[in-house]
Amino acid sequence: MRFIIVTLITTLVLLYCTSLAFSDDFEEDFSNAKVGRKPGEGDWVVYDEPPKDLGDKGPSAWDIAKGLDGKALTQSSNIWGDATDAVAIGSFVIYDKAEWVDFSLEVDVVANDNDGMGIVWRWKDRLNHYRFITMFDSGNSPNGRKGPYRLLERRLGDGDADGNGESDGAELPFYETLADNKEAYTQGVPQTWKLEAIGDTFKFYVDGKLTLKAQDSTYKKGKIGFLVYAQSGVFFDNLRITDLWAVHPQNKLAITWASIKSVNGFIRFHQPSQRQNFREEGREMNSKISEDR
Ligand SMILES: [Ca+2]
Ligand SMILES: [Ca+2]
Ligand SMILES: [Ca+2]
Repeated sequence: MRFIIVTLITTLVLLYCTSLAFSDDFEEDFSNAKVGRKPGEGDWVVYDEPPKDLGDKGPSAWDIAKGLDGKALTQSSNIWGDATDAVAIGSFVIYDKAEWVDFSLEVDVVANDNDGMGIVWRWKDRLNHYRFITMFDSGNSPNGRKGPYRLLERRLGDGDADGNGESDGAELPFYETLADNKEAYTQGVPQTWKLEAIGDTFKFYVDGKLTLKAQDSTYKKGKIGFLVYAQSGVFFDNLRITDLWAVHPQNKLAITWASIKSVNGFIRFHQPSQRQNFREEGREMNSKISEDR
């Protein structure tokens, strides 16, 4: 009986350590990153919207190529949706190796095309996440909101997630707008974006200036990534994520609980090495790959 209890506790502690290891500070300069089309094929995984929701069906062309600051994450296909031209959607690339709760994310970005691009966070899947999207083109989307704009939004669904022809989710425009303005970007001019996600509050900065603020409590944690809509020439680089989950008062109870659970020293011994292993694994798993609407 004692063995069973010890085994159970050890298992729980290991599970706890593993989950902790997937939230941490993170830096990516894309010098050694790999993009895959399926989970397990790369650090970054591509998710195109399904053909029924696309006007230009692509596929997307996410890649690592020389761009902003040495090698960068880029997308060069003009993939866009939705087919009715009512909302700007297209393709995502998601960092597949970690999840974050509260964090600050900074990234440098430059676009040679004039269409939609942005970031996603607290990503559970294609139909459950938040996004920032910005559009310069004043002609897009023809039957929906036209640029220039910056938006913070929450995904609601896509009308027919299982593709059986019957509506089983949110109708167009598929996203709820949480905050918006009429600013965008200039083609060929790099910007630095910063997103702070703390609890239910999101603040978005462009070149150090607060531009959008929104609140929503639907999604608590998830992956991060980038998105495009008809944006055939974008580069993302110098991604920096600071994990803020542990430093905010609302999380102190959880931290206290964690330290109570670590009384036998097991967590204290294993947690740093698990994190170290995670970082080293990440480096080893990286391998080099090549390069208007
Ligand atoms: Ca780089
Ligand atoms: Ca375009
Ligand atoms: Ca355009």
